[in-house]
Amino acid sequence: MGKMKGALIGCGFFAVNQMHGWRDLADVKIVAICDRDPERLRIVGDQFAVARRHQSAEDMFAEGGFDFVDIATTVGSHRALVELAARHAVPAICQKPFAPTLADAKAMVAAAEAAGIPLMIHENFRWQTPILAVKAVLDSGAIGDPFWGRVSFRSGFDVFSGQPYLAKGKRFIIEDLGIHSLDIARFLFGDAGRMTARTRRINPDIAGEDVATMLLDHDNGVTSIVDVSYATRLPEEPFPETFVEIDGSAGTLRLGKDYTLTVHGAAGTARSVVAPALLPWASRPWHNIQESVALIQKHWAERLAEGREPDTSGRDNLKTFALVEAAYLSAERGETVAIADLL
Ligand code: NAD
Ligand code: 89Y
Repeated sequence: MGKMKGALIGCGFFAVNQMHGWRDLADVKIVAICDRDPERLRIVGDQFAVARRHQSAEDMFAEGGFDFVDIATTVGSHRALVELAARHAVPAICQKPFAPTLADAKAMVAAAEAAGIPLMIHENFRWQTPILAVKAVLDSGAIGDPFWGRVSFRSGFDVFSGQPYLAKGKRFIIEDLGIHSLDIARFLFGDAGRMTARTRRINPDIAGEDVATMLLDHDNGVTSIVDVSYATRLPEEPFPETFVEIDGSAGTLRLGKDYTLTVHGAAGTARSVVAPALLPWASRPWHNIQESVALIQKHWAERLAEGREPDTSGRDNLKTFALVEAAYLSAERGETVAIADLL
């Protein structure tokens, strides 16, 4: 069988990681790229030796010749591009955040289902090596049944220089980063039925919130805290590490700084380091995220070849995105929000 052919739309800051991830997969070849900005098209096309370059996604789809499309643009264009892929019956990956609103996200899932195409949201944080290690401990039963958890991302890293649009949106940290932390909470503790959230803006130079504290009631009885901040100045900057604390009926688990994992249970206390690989094209401190990009893309290629739904399909990710919407609603109203009312 020949290689699976892909096309990528949006050749910006993050797409370079995605292009590296695709290049590492022996069974996949990116045959066409698209960006409205001719300079970004030139830079990425030259770096990855892609000859077919388009400034219009419509033109790229009209010419066809690819088995899937990887949409790496910012959120405002996601719905139109997923619907374009659906019209051409081309399986699609769409970067997070899914869409500007939950209504848009639902429409995108409906369009993909009507067209019979797989849709995966590029929700890569659950694919980070340390998060996979936490999940493996939970699944092993080493700490018994979890009853409480915390997923925490607190940093003072300057994300605005690489991604200037993050400073301009009315929504910032929950939509951009908390979305990953909420997805990790779902991955570890299952779906959540209720959300209570509080937000703050500490940095006066940005438009959105840069601190959020969220309390989730999971359907299986776990209570979790998901807390995120880009206004936290620590003696050692942890970006982009997610810390996890879990208390279970038979022990505890702590994922802390420098990817240290401590599991305490009936068998005693085990300490290990669950650091991500530093891939040849990756650079610190981003390597944790970069490795997870490679892993989720491998997952997509495997599932597409097998004809099976990817773990972070559009349908699945509606439940993560509903938590984002619920957090904003809860913070605005000062009330607890029932997720079922949104889905
Ligand atoms: P960016 O602005 O640097 O790049 C986006 C590119 O898309 C630009 O070059 C722009 O010209 C192009 N573009 C926009 N609309 C287009 C359209 N309709 N047709 C063709 N080209 C179009 O943005 P970025 O920082 O690379 O972020 C892209 C997405 O990746 C965002 O949704 C962001 O949240 C996400 N992201 C994800 C992660 C992760 O870990 N999953 C990390 C960083 C960014
Ligand atoms: O855009 C964000 C993401 O998805 O991961 C980290 C980030 O780049 C900045 O918050």
